[in-house]
Amino acid sequence: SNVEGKLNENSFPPGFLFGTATSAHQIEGAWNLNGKGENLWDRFTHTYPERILDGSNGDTACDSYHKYKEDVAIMKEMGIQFYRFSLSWSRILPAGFSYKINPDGIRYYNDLINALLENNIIPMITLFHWDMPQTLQDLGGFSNELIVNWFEEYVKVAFEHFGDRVKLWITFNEPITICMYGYGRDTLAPAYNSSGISDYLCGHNLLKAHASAYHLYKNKYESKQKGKIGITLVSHWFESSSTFQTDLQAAQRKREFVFDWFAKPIFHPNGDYPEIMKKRIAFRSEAEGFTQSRLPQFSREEIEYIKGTYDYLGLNHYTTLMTSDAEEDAISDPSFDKDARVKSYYNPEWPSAASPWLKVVPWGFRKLLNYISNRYKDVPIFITENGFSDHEGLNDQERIDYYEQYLSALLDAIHEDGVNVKGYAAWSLLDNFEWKDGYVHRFGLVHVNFTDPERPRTKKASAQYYTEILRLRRLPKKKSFQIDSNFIW
Ligand code: GBH
Repeated sequence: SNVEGKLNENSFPPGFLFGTATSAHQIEGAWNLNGKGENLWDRFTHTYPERILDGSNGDTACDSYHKYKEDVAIMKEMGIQFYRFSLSWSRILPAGFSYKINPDGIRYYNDLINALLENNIIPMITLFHWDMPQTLQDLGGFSNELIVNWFEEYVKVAFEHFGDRVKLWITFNEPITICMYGYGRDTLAPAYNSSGISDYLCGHNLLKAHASAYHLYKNKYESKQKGKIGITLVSHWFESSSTFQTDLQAAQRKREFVFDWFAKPIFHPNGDYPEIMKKRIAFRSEAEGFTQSRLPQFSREEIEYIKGTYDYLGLNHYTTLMTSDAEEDAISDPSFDKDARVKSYYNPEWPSAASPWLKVVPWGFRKLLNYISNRYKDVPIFITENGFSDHEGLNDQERIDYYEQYLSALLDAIHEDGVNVKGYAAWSLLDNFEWKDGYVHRFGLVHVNFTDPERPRTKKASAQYYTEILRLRRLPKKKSFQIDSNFIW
């Protein structure tokens, strides 16, 4: 009836899952303990501490390697239904290759998975969240096409050892971030800084590696293990600054260069890269004197091999940018930005998180969800990250405001627009090693004291708020929301 419909509008649908997310390098620590091999972030932070905002690294991080039981207990208290975490490739395969498996790596993840299941928390595993074994990075990482084999051999070990209990898999976290910030720019390790070349090469090999992992799972494991496998893409929403055709096209071009670069080859029935990327990059490459486009080409077989390789789409989303059309740049050095030819900026009125790139624009979330759902025909979506950074503190009212507004936009997308969203993970369970921002910008629902060797955890106000959402399965009315009076700030 209508009445029921109305009541349900404020509620998350039955079966909708709530979780939290982390990644191995950002929380585990124990960087060289019990057989773990070095990864590229160990190497990068140890070699260039000056490139990290506070000169820190992930050597100890939240020490979740030792404290995972406490993490699980906190999630249990909060009523968390699923936990998205990642495997450290070099903890499992210290040499990167699968000829040598580190028993302690298998033991650690078995213990974590079992602890989660004993507490009725569903494990969701990200196979790769940026921490490439250094041995493989030395061979070029994603710029070497052999990454397809290396990745397949690694994920086979993961499916073999954990797939009896793990039913939700994600191959890669944020291909565009890996390729654009790590290979195209110098913001993230390995900082190759070769925009317009290395980024596209990275993306090309990564897409093939994703597809090979998917096919391996489908061909060898799915019938017995009965899990689901997808990939996590990230996108801001790009909003046109005007209704001029040139600006509308620029906004759309930016969406295609950022989101559809990885989405179309996998999620679109025709597969392959977006036409506009192929056209723009070929055009500029030729003018620059390249004999072939800097965007590598997929063969017919490869297009077929990659398309449709998903059970669901993982989506990370944080913020929105305004965009407008840009002039064609003079032909000089290759660059992703010149290929896309779009200006972008933040509306100065939008509230900001501590991270300068993160502005609070909840309506952008709803628009992005609609964009994806329209383009990729109701693909099942898991929100695998969404969250807000501040500086250290426990009374995090701004984070509560962020979650309230973004979850309300999500409810509108589900109920009013019919977007097929299956679940939502808050980034992050814990304050953690925020890559080049070290421990300065905090994303946790739970505070971690990084000056104390014990790394004590304390729930923030937002953890209480999230717990209340999960209990009610709707957004609590702000005025009725009281923080636990025993809670120490
Ligand atoms: C996520 O990426 C990551 O998956 C997660 O590990 C991370 O902790 C979380 O964000 C919070 O940052 O500094 O101007 O060069 C989100 C996408 C892409 C956003 C890289 C920040 C760097 C912008 N990120 N981007 S800048």
